[in-house]
Amino acid sequence: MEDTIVAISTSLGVGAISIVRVSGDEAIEIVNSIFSGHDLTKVNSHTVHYGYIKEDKKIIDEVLVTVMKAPKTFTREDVVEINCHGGIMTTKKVMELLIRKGCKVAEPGEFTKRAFLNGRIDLLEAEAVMDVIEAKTESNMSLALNQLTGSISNKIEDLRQEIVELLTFIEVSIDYPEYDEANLLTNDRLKNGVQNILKKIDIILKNSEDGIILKNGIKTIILGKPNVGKSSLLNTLLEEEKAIVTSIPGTTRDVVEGSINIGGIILDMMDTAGIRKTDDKIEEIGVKKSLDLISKANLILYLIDSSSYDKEDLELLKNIKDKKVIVVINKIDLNNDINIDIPYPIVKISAKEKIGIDELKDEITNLFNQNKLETKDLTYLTNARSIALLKQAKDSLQSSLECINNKMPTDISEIDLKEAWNLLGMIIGKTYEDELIDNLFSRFCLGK
Ligand SMILES: Nc1nc2c(ncn2[C@@H]2O[C@H](COP(=O)(O)OP(=O)(O)OP(=O)(O)O)[C@@H](O)[C@H]2O)c(=O)[nH]1
Ligand SMILES: [Mg+2]
Repeated sequence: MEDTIVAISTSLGVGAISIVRVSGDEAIEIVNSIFSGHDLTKVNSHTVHYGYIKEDKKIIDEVLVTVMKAPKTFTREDVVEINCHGGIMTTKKVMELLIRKGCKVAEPGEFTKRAFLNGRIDLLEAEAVMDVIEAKTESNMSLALNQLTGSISNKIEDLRQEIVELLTFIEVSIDYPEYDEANLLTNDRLKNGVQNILKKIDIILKNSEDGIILKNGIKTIILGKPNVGKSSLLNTLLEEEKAIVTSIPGTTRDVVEGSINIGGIILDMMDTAGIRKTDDKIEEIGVKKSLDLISKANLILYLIDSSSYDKEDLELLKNIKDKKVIVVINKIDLNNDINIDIPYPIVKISAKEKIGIDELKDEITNLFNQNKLETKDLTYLTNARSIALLKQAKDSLQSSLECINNKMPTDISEIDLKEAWNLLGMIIGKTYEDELIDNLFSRFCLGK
């Protein structure tokens, strides 16, 4: 029999109420032993009862107790929640009493872990529970809630089912090898099947990229030659004089960071040293840092000074590949209108006079399709663990496709297909290792 666990499920501190949650076979009996008001062992499931928590005859707290019987509970075990008055002392006292009566203190995430182990939710949904708790913006929240409803889990399950069908097909063709013609058919059908699955995986991976960005924030670097107004733009966006601004080229040496929330997405910005060849040792290190950051960025705001624009301004841009870039033409208050022919969106601003800043923000939200992301069928994964597994599954499928293309015996592609099936199972927790599960749930907060 599993232990009956207890934890304070609300954050510790002074509040109107705090909730002590108990889960396990003995939950009702144990709480009943310190509760006076009703006999909780005789009440209906999902009912709330008023009474007192008592230690011997002494009243500890006046409480409301919710009794929820298995299996229709979060953990699928009997669950009792005690709503105490929100003081630290009383809540702790109630918890101590329960421990004395036989409850074990829950580990972080243990309630959710039980929900997973008892089949109430799968691994993706469990991770979503954590994301919901940690969500900092509305779009974070809708991403997490979407994962919690299981739509992505169903997609992964469908893919596994498609692989099982292919595997069955292979088995049949191995059992009846005398039909040469059938063999040819098998190859074609297998090829189509695997290609189909690969296409669907690619869509999920592409969507996941955007999802991850929304969840973690857009890593944005402000790049350009010295003195074009990078630090001024950072300050204007942050509405704070964070970076030093002077008219001396080469002012910024180290990376200056700051975050803003535009329309629900977090922009993590880094202002960098202006890019130029220099003999100054410190500045040279700064320039190197700026260049190194390019590979890590999700978005590059490439600044050009309209009052001193020359061909050199675009040199660096030529080396940037596969990145989202917005070219920002600054200092338009000086009335030096310039037109540049490049395949990136262009926004004209004055960082100093705060002109065009809203247009720049709009362009950023457009680029990341935020509105589309929120309304379309959201089937993406939002954590590194599951994305890595999906990529591995893709590799296995690609390797099976190669075997099929090279007309190798079907039982060889069967090995890769089985591996892909297994990896997809690991995403939703159909197959798992205890160590992984322990590690994952230990990242949860206490009482969840
Ligand atoms: N007229 C005008 N001047 C600006 C504008 N933005 C920045 N400046 C000026 O341009 C100069 C350089 O600005 P910074 O923000 O320090 O430029 P930077 O790109 O960070 O420069 P480095 O750190 O040296 O690479 C300062 O004198 C700013 O006041 C603008 O929109 N209009
Ligand atoms: Mg600067």
